[in-house]
Amino acid sequence: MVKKIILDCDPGHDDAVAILLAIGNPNIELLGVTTVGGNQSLEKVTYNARAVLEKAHAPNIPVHAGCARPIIRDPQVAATIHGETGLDGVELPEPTRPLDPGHAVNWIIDTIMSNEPGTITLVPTGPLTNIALAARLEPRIVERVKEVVLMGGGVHVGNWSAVAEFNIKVDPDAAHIVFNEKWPVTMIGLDLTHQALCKPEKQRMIEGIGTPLASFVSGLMDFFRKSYAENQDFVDPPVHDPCTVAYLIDPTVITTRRCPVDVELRGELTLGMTVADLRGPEPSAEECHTQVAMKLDFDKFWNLVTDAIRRIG
Ligand SMILES: [Ca+2]
Repeated sequence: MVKKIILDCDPGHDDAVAILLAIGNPNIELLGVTTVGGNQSLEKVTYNARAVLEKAHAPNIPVHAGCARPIIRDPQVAATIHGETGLDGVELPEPTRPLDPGHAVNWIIDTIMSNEPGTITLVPTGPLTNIALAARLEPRIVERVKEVVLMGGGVHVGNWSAVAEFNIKVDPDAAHIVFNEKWPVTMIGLDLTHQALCKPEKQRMIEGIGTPLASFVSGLMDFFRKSYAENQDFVDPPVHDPCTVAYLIDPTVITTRRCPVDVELRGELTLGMTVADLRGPEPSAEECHTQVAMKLDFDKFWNLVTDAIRRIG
């Protein structure tokens, strides 16, 4: 069963790998890429998305630019992690396809409303600004979307504050909207993505493919390794965003726990924290529309990523 997805992202080293995994796996149909200001400015991440698609021989995939800044709060970028371009460490090809006309939020709505209900999965791997505004502008998308599988948040763990993860911290108001709409939400947070480390043996496995694309990914990982070592005290960098796509390709890659999740908007120390209620017995899907990712099958994940890069050629 091929899954149709919209990837809403802010590339970003790990967003780039998510794009490649979506293109290179036959069980995923990437309908389009939408972009949002996050890791870098909207202009930079939109260029990066187009350049990554070019590098992956996929200029047929449309790219629509979305919101340049959060709904309410001041913009923040993650230049310490992703560099000045948002994809520092590699040379990007010039995109041949012009940027597609139309705002990402309108394109997301039109795409969901013109496809059969229950067929489209939203995969946000940046701040949730576009997704929240789409749900507000056209509330009927909420029941038409199959599910939302997002990278963001964490259960009692943060990276942009003690308890908040970057994507949620940048636009907590948007995240609050997305978690509170009644579509099925899978939160792939830091608990999970900190297990998706690019260990040297996995990077060598990718390099072993021997294509220019494989070297490109390895170059991304070299920069990511350095910035995570310098800024977050990691030996190997956590490659967050492709965990979402991996879960959609093969749900056995990730073990989930169903529980209520809400986003803190007023905490003096906890703004943007995803508060997961793990008390009591695990609720059913009927009782609770949110679940969180807990455990990654490390080898299976990296095999999917490597196979996708090999398949793209
Ligand atoms: Ca991202």
